[in-house]
Amino acid sequence: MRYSDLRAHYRLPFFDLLKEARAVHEEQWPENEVQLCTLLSIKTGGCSEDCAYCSQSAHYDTGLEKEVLMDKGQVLERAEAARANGSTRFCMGAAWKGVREGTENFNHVLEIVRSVASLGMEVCVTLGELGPSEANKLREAGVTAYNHNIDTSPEHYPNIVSTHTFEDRLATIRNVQDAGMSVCCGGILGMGEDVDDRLRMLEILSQFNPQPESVPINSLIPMPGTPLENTEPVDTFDLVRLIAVTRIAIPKAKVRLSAGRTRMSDEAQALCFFAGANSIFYGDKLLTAPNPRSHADIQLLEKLDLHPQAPDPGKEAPETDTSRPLEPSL
Ligand code: SAM
Ligand code: DTB
Ligand code: SF4
Repeated sequence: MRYSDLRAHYRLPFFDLLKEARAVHEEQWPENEVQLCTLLSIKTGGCSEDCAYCSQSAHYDTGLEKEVLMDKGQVLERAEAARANGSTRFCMGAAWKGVREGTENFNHVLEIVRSVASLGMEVCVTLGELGPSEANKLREAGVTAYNHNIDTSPEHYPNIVSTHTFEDRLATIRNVQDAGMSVCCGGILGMGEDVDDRLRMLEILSQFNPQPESVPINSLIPMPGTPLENTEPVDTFDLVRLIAVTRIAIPKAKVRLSAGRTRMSDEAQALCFFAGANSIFYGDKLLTAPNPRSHADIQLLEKLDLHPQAPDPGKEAPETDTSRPLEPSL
């Protein structure tokens, strides 16, 4: 969707916007379901990149202990527990600039993926930059979706990260799509960007070909020691508007209400679900930061008559639309 259309939607009277987003949501997602995804940081801290929001960057003193890649058995245990708790997607994150074929770490990650894939959940990984061959190897090992966020607009990105570029992020996303994995790509609100940056981010996401299978909308968790530690929280109505526009612009995506829910009221989250969010991270911890308690999330879903989404491990990546350009225009 073009920027001017996104902006026109964003500026609609609040309830008109919600009504339109709800209509799209009901058409695409009539089941009153929310997908529960569990995150696990399989390699924490010590990252070479300087992302200004991230507790895992080695550039900032955040008090986080650097850890080595987790053992396959430990990861499998956590994945089994997540499945037993009702998660249908298991997402493993590693604090690296990227992965390279032939390294010990990459071979170890492939082994972890193969064992988690045998559990029948959607398997998502977020490992930083990938080339075409790494992407193919991950797909062969059983990864169904790759998370790589663009995080903000291309204009604001250099204010947030200097160790890689927005174009580097797009190149990895292209490699993921070409390998036949689904793309999970979204961003963070509350990093000093304005509404135009948020809509530019959505413009680019909605122009991906194929559109992303899932779009995480994170609200910044201001991590102590990072340059963004004192940033103001995101206004709830701005968040709800952005979710509504995301639902309209990328109708078939799972819109994941991601980081930042510990600071949101139940009522705010309910508005987000009404506006088009249909997935959450579930479990007491995100990667390094806390997440709402599982029983509180289950209670909230019950109050709203929303049901955890059933597993769909056979789900294929969305197909490329041959009538549209492959690259989004920056
Ligand atoms: N290193 C990989 C990468 O950069 O893609 C994967 C891990 S990274 C932690 C995954 C995503 O988590 C980031 O792109 C960002 O959107 C989100 N994230 C990280 N720290 C956050 C924070 N403090 N608040 C909100 N979202 C955050
Ligand atoms: C995403 O967009 N959000 C998740 C997942 N993808 C990997 C990560 C949120 C991280 C929040 C901060 C932390 O736990 O360190
Ligand atoms: Fe490293 Fe990813 Fe954190 Fe950036 S967001 S510092 S790449 S772990």
